[in-house]
Amino acid sequence: MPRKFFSKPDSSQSDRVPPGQYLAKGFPVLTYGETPKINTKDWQFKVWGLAEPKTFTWSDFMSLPQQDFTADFHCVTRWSKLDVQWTGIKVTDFLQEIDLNSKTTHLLQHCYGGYTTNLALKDFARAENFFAHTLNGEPLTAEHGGPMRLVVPHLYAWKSAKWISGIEFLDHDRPGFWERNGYHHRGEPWKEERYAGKY
Ligand SMILES: Nc1nc2c(c(=O)[nH]1)N[C@H]1C(S)=C(S)[C@@H](COP(=O)(O)O)O[C@H]1N2
Ligand SMILES: [Mo]
Repeated sequence: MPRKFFSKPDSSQSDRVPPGQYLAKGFPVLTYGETPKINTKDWQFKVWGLAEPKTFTWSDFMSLPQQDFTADFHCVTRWSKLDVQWTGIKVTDFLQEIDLNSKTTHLLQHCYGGYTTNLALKDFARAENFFAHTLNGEPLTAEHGGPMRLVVPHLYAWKSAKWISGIEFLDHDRPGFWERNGYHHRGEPWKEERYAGKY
């Protein structure tokens, strides 16, 4: 780890930094493949599968309650960033807007550009999760997932889909891009659920 970009957590922060992680000094960008460029005017978000199909526009999302969030961010490649400041929409508020079949247990996040990542419904429907469109008071840049991304602070950040375009609700677990490529299905940083092994 180059010391210029990463540091060992000091003792006041060590209870916030999961095992095997280092603090990043900036906010690194971690993207597989190209960075899609989407205008808010063209942005759409769809739900399907075990949800009543529905398409949201940008203004639909902007008319939901807007809140500020402070959240820690842990990438499986061993960098963490504490107290990232975001603005967006709580997942629990978004869930009020859709009609989910009671058989739903899992979901797959879909993104502009083709990235996918899975979540159990109970990992998605947590009070601290949110859709983010603003970072440090500025519109979320494309490299960090703008115009809209999901943020799931309690799991490794590959579960926080950038350029999110929709969610497919399922009655079983279906692996997404990294999960099909050897990463853990759940990815809990405090348990170091990095790679699949057995699950
Ligand atoms: N669509 C999409 N979302 C993604 C990724 C990606 O490559 N494509 N990378 C994931 C990974 S591995 C991490 S660590 C975070 C990085 O977010 P950042 O680039 O804003 O730091 O986004 C996650 N979401
Ligand atoms: Mo990551």
